[in-house]
Amino acid sequence: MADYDLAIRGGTITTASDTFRGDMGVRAGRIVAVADRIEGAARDIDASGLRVMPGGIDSHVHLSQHAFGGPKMADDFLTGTRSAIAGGNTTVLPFALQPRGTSLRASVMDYHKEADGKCFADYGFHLIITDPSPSVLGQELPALVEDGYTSFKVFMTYDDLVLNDRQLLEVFECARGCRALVMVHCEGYDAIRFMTERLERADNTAPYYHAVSRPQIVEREAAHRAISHAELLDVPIMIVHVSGREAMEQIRWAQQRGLKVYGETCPQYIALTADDLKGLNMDESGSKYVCSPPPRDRASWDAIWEGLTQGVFQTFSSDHCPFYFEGPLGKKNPKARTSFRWVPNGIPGVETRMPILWSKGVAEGRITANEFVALTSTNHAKMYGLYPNKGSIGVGFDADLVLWDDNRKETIRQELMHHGTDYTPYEGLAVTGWPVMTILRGKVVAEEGKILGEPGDGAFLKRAISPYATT
Ligand code: DUC
Ligand code: ZN
Ligand code: ZN
Repeated sequence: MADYDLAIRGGTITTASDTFRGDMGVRAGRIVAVADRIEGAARDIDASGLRVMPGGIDSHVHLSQHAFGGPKMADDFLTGTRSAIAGGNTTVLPFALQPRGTSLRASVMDYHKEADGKCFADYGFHLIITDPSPSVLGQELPALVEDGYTSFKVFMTYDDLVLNDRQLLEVFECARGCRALVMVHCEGYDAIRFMTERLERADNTAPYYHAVSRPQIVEREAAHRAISHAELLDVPIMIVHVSGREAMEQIRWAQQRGLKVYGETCPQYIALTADDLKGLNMDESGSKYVCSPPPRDRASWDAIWEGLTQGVFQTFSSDHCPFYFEGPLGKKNPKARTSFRWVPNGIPGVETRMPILWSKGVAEGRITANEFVALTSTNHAKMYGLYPNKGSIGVGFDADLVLWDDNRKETIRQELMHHGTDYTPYEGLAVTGWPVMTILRGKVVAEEGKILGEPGDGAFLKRAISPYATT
């Protein structure tokens, strides 16, 4: 009998801290040996000329969700996780959203029903809290944290999601008690409503005005407020999808004061700008880029790189939130054409996250390959209670791997994508660096754009308490 189920041989193994040539032996889905040379496997994969990295962990994706004023998302768990593995990811963390007035536990069960047996990648759930009633705060959340749902998300905007300051404080206090990590969507509700109504009165309703209605100032104000509330209660928070200098500097300021404030940014903030929302002659093609916070400008790209290279941001996630462009549910449906406020709010990106960061980061010399691994995998595992099963390469880790071609040049195109939606906002973007093979717990699930895994390969992950969530 063979010693190993699988050997991956001759690759450049790259973790968040080390880079070395070597072989890896896999048994029962786990890495059981890393050595100069490994013999005696049932299957050998030749990784020479390729880099072997921990599979991507995308800790911010939306699948099968109704939210953000739009129809149901264009990706369910099947198509969304299919797209994830094609892009080099092995774990995703989507959200279970509590519609107001309902039980959080029941919502979690609904999302489980949607996901069971459909996933190509491993997955867990963050809990979106829209209704922090006494029973949610007192009973449901502590029990759900015990059951492995160890992170929450709260919103400071959107009619059907927004929490007021008192509610934010109540959730923060609950999180402190049960040691959950709170992700905060920082944009100020009243300022956005005011700006939106003013723009509409002036007939400025094209997609571009989405960006005008929620400038960096509203993101900065909300970030500062969230940080202040977190400081008041001495609770760690993660500020998600940071778009530019203003919010980045708030997080850096908090970190310099010794507060446990963490940051996440996304590909749209280093690869898109508000000008993309102008489309052709202000027509509705700009709606392809409508997401929140909106993409800013090239100076903001520089600020995001400053945050990435200085350690202000721990995670680089996609915020994959796909809607169709065409059709009755699409971004240019008749109602959406009457005002930017009705354009389904979000863009796809789980499949393109890693190539975009590699290309603009490593290939263009801004970050190292080790920093790339930290930003796309290791830090997500540590932040969200998946380490040390996930997020690195070593004896005992799950054999979740991506074989990567550093030098492969591709042009991102919709026809290469495996998501459910009908466009990619990165159409035509030339990148260097591409996933060649994705391996989930020792099984080759994607190779050269071909899906070899099956729905149901992905398992639900009960997550531990985040070490970042403790005060
Ligand atoms: N927030 C997200 O996290 N994703 C999509 C839209 C939004 O507002
Ligand atoms: Zn958000
Ligand atoms: Zn999101």
